[in-house]
Amino acid sequence: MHKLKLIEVRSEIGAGTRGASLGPDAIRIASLDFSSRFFKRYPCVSIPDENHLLFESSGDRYAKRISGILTMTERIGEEVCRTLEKGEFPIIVGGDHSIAAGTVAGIRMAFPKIRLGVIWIDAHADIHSPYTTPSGNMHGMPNAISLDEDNLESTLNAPDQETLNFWYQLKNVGGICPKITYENIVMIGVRDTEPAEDHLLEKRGIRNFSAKEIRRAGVEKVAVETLKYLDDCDLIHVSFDVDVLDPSVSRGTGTPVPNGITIKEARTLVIRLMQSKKIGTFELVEVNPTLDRENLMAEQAFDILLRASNQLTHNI
Ligand code: 4U7
Ligand code: MN
Ligand code: MN
Ligand code: MN
Repeated sequence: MHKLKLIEVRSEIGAGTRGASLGPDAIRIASLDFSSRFFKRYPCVSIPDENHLLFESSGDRYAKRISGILTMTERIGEEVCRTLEKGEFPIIVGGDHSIAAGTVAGIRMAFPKIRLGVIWIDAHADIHSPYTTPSGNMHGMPNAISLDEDNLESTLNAPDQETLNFWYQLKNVGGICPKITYENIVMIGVRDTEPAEDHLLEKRGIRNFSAKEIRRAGVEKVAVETLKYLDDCDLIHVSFDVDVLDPSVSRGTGTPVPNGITIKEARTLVIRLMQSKKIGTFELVEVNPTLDRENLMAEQAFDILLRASNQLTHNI
C-alpha cells in the first residue's frame, strides 16, 4: 500500500500566459464538486513560489525568469527527494510545466544510481533550450534540462552569458547531469513541435505515440507498449500536461493544441500506467482556470488525479 504525499506548486513564471498558478486551487474546488475528501485524506505540502519575479524586468529573453526557475527547481527537488526518502509516493500538482525539472531532479537526488524512466504525456515535447526557444518560456524546456540538451545544432538565439550560467546551474541541480537519457523517455500525444525539437526527436529516435496512433491501436495497447519500452528502468516518472487533451476539454490551459486525446482515453491511459509498480512519481500540470469555462478543466484534471491515486493505493 502506498502512502501518498501531495506537493502543490503554484508556479506561474515558466508560462507565457498568466493563470497556471491558480491550477492547484481550481483542482481543490473541483474536488468539492465531486464531494471528494481527497485533499483531507492525504498530507499536502505547498512549495513557496517565485511569482513576484513577474513584476521585475530582466534581460533573460531566451529563458524568462531563469533565476526563479532555478530556485523553484531546487525547492521542488528537495521536497520530492525528502518525500521519496520517507518511502512516500509524491503527487506533484502544478503550476506550469517548468516544475517537471524539479521533480526529476528530486528523484535523482533520492536515487542517484537507478535507471530512471520518464513518460511524458503532453501536446508538446518541452525540449527547447535557450538556444532554440521561440518564446523564452521555460515551461517549454524541462526535458532539455533533465537531458542536458543544448541542441546547439539548431541554434536560433544568442543567449547572454548570465542566462547561460543559470542554464548550466539548472541542468546541474542535485549534482547529477544528465538526469535522464534519451532511450528512457517515452512521449505520448506530442503533436506541436518546432523544427529544432523535431531535429532532436529524430536524431535521438525518441518514441512518441501520436494521438492518431492512440486512436488506432487503442490506449490500452499504448500503455502496455510504453511500459515494455521502459522495461529496463528501475523507476518511472509520469508527467501529465493537460494540454495533451483535446481542446474541447482542455480549454482551461495556456497552450491548447487541436486533435488531442479524449478524456476517456486519458483516464484509461493513466489508470493502466499506474498499475505498474515501477511508477514512482506522478505529476499533473498546466491547468489554468482563468481561461476556462465552469472549471471544466480542473474537474477533468481532478478526475485523473483521483483515478491515479486510487490505483496507487490499490497497488500492494
Ligand atoms: B508546455 C512552445 F513555441 N514550444 O517553447 C514554446 F509552441 O509545458 C510551447 O508543454 C511550449 O505547455 C509549451 O513556447 C510548454 C511554443
Ligand atoms: Mn508541457
Ligand atoms: Mn504542453
Ligand atoms: Mn502549456
